[in-house]
Amino acid sequence: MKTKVIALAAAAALVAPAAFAQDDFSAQLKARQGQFRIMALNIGVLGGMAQGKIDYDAEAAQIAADSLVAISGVHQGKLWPEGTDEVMLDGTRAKAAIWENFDDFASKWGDFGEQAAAMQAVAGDGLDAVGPALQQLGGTCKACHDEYRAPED
Ligand code: ASC
Repeated sequence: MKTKVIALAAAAALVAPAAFAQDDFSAQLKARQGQFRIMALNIGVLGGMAQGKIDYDAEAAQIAADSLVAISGVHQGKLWPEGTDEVMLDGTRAKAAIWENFDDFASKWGDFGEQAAAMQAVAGDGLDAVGPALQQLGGTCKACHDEYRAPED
């Protein structure tokens, strides 16, 4: 009996720090915000070219599009644990509505992936191809932000 109690206490001591580390969710926030920054940097390259602020360069456009496709392939499950919305936590603009409509949220992430792939297919084909693809791609960013991202403070 006594050994069982000691074993249980030892097991609790082992899991407690892990549970505590997870509860602050800072790793998840950093990971998902980092992914959006990578997306913004790469969309910025394509947007800069479309707006004539950067000279069009087929190779650079392709690299940006490839990177967006790579991000779209990161499985999102780990990044959005329940309890990581803007009501529960400081430092995030993720609305609680995400978890009330998680299927829709996931489907919007899928839409981004589809449009990133469409961009990847044409990024090297010149500005006339990049412009319309960017409209579609930006629309998928906006659709999610409109519904699921709280305004800046
Ligand atoms: C970006 C960025 C966004 C989206 C959005 C598209 O580069 O930072 O939030 O594109 O502006 O509508």
